Amino acid sequence: KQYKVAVVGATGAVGEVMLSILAERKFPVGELVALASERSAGEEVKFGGRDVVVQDLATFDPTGVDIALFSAGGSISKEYAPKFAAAGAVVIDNSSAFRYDADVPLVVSEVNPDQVANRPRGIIANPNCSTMQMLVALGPIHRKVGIERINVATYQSVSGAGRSGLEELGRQTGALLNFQQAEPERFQVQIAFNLIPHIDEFMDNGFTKEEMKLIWETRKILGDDSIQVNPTAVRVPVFFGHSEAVNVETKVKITPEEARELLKTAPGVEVVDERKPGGYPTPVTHASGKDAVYVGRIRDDLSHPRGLNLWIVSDNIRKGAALNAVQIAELVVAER
Ligand code: A2P
Ligand code: 11C
Repeated sequence: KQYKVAVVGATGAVGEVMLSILAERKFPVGELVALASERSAGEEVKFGGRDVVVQDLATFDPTGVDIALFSAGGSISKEYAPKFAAAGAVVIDNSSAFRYDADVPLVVSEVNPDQVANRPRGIIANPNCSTMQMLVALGPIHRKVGIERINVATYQSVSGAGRSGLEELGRQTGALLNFQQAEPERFQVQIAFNLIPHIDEFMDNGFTKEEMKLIWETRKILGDDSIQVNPTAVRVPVFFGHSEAVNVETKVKITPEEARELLKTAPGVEVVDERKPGGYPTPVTHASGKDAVYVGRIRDDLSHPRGLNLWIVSDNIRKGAALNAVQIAELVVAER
């Protein structure tokens, strides 16, 4: 069977990669509909070597769409995803609009693929990029020895903020190298040659929403509300690829050697862990443009008898967003 597939936000940083991954993985697309705002209606986007004309989401009739991949922000998802679902489409939503609703599954394809079937509203949520890559690596460890607590500091690239984030890092870097001012627009303060410990809005408890997503989503995806997560999320001047320094406390001790062996065969994971210069993953040398979640620097926690340290790097636009959404779509079509 061939499917009518809609990509909402097709001109965005994630939407563009959704289109290329659908083509790359030979998803059975009969008809591809590219949707965005009226600003880009009439423009063309690439899909598998063809040009597809972008249509205006606001005036598009979703009747007949089988699968809709949404990545145009939370407010667009809130308004339009239920309309697509009511018209019969399975919606795979990359925003945070529905992630915490009990009747919407939140799925990492390697970790809880069985949850895809649990979708009374016809909507499946795609996790936030920082949770996604962390759980591709930690899911197998949790299954094997049980995780009690996760301490994580993230190093998140500007592409997480969309096309305007990429443009801002480029523009500011160019300006500063030419001894000009770098005014912040998309980010709160200068991002070029800087770090910003602030992603998404502040919550009443002093955490940012990006940090709270790591807590809420980890518990929902692993199906265990007892897991403690202590996150700090930081934006860094990297174009593609989020990195995470992760410390886990497990119920049963797992040695670095055991963790390395376990992760070597874990789906979606590549272990890069040699104790020499360059023997670890970085966004530029390993992750950018690639599908895997790379894990390195696996070592004991000298301060805790059941602690383990890992360094986890992945392309936030691919596994962190577009790739997992397409993998969910693959699980949906495999049901039929
Ligand atoms: P557009 O290019 O027409 O603004 P990014 O995350 O890279 O900034 O991309 C956001 C995506 O969401 C773009 O494809 C953008 O389309 C789309 N989008 C933003 N606002 C709307 C809207 N009101 N209706 C439909 N799509 C929207
Ligand atoms: C970032 N993680 O890096 C964000 C982007 O909840 O889907 C994705 C936000 C989300 O800025």
